[in-house]
Amino acid sequence: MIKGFLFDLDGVIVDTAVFHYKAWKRLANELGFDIDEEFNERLKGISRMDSLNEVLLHGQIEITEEEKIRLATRKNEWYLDLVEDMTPDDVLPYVLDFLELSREAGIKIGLGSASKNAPKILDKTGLIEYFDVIIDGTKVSKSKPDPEVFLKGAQGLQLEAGECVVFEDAFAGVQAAIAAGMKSVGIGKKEVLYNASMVIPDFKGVDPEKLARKIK
Ligand code: B16
Ligand code: MG
Repeated sequence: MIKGFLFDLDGVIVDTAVFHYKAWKRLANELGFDIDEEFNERLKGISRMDSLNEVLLHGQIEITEEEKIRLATRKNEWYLDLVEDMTPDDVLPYVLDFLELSREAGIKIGLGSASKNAPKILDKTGLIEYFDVIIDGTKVSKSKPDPEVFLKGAQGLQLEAGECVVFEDAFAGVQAAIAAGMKSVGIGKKEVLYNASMVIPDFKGVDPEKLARKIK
């Protein structure tokens, strides 16, 4: 029986991918090259340092670990400038209804995100009170597709892995759910998230109780 929902943040609850993209693009431009939206797809769901390594590889730039930390910090400062202006209006459509209905149905709610900025974003968008547990990038040592983030989420909700459903927009995130022994709902396109238990374009009209029954 499904008793808990674990949500990814970026691409599921809010669309911060566009802020990450702007900040990485600015960094790439300062380093003398460019990245486009197609390249940016690769950065979705992976950690800040893994993203930086992808960006540097793309620009064929080799630097020391110390310099990498400096660049990642700079990118994060630019990213946070954009996050600072976030409001409840930045929550993706139908998400709030879905969270409310889930809570009313007695389903426990957790966050499983690679982002170290997740609590700040949930706070800015007024969603933090909905979450019974928040597992973010500061609480895990392994990135998705490793299951750590979702296993810790289930643990925080005091549920077994099989009692949780993961909501994810990234292929690697769905792989993490599978590795954790959890069912998953892909948010996006079936062609991309073909590994998910089911795929929906968004939360429009989705009934949490029905979904929990259906996905079993
Ligand atoms: P930060 P998610 C991920 O969030 C983003 O999709 C990814 O692009 C980003 O690099 C990662 O968080 C780390 O974010 O720099 O804020 O720690 O999709 O796992 O919610
Ligand atoms: Mg995501």
